[in-house]
Amino acid sequence: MTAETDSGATLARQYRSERLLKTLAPFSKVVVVSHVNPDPDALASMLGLRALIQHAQPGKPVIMTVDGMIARAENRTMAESVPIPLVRVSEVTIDAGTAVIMVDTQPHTGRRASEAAMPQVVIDHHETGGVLTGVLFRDLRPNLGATSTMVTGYLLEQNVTISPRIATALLYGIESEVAGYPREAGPLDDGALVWLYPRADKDLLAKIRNPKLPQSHFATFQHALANAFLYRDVVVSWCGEVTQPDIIAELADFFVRFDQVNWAIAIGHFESMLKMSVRVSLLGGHSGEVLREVVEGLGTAGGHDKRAGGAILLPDARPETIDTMLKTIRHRLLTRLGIDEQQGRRLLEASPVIQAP
Ligand SMILES: [Mn+2]
Repeated sequence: MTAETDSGATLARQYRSERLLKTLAPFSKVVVVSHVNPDPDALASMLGLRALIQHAQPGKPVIMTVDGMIARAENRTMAESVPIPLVRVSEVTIDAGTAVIMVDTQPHTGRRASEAAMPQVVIDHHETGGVLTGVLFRDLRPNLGATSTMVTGYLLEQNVTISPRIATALLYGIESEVAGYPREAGPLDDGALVWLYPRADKDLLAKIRNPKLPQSHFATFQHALANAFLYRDVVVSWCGEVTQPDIIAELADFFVRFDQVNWAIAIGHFESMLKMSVRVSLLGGHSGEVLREVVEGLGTAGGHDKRAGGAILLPDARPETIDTMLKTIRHRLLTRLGIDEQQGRRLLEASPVIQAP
């Protein structure tokens, strides 16, 4: 056997985590970035990677960043209670000695506020492929339910002892992605959950799962319920102006549970964007693909089979502009699904208002 084939065989046998750590070895600092408004999967992946790097390359600074806001109450509670120390991505200096790791998204997929920091490492489970030029290490597994599952795998491979707080974060990172409805997970996700559960802090987990909610949360639900329309097996809901963008996804999750529908789209106005979430309760919905077609030429979208998200930058915030855009989205979605737009009706009749008791 020649030296070449021998080293080739060794390379093939290497754990992904070994190749990742080898890629990071020459760098003196690591910055971890993710998509805008990071979710628990992104947050937990950053935290797990930091534990991995601190274990294997002690003393190397690992900076975890936030782009946009930590919006959903569960996510805020997680970041504050674990805690997960985050630096605004715009405040981080990236020099030649800095390795950038991108988790839970890929470069140039429209899920980041800026593409300035080109990563050396990309770790993601989304189907939406990015621009990977110059990326030294990539671990892209769209068959997995969560990036946190991949990071948990690295920690297992490297025999890293993790704290109950990190186990809790990773567990919730996976759970929030796969245990909801609809479910998109595989045996590796289940295996990671089983490994993490006995290691997790259950009180902390309960606190993250059931956070207190602001008044605006209920107001947005009221608005979305009052402005939900049913077209065959599709709910189209207008959430109005929202105070945090993740509630749009929560509403799509909420509406797809209706026993008469297979599709739900929730659309809301946040800052200068129209943001939308789609949920499908059938396998083979290709919701990511469908939503990309719906917003084509207007904005960006991506997602999985049963879940997708998208955003359209509004030219202005006039009610007529928003109304026209909403009609376009609805028209394109219903046309794509072969539904007659004239067949719509309100999901609910106006509810009677009683005197304050
Ligand atoms: Mn994810």
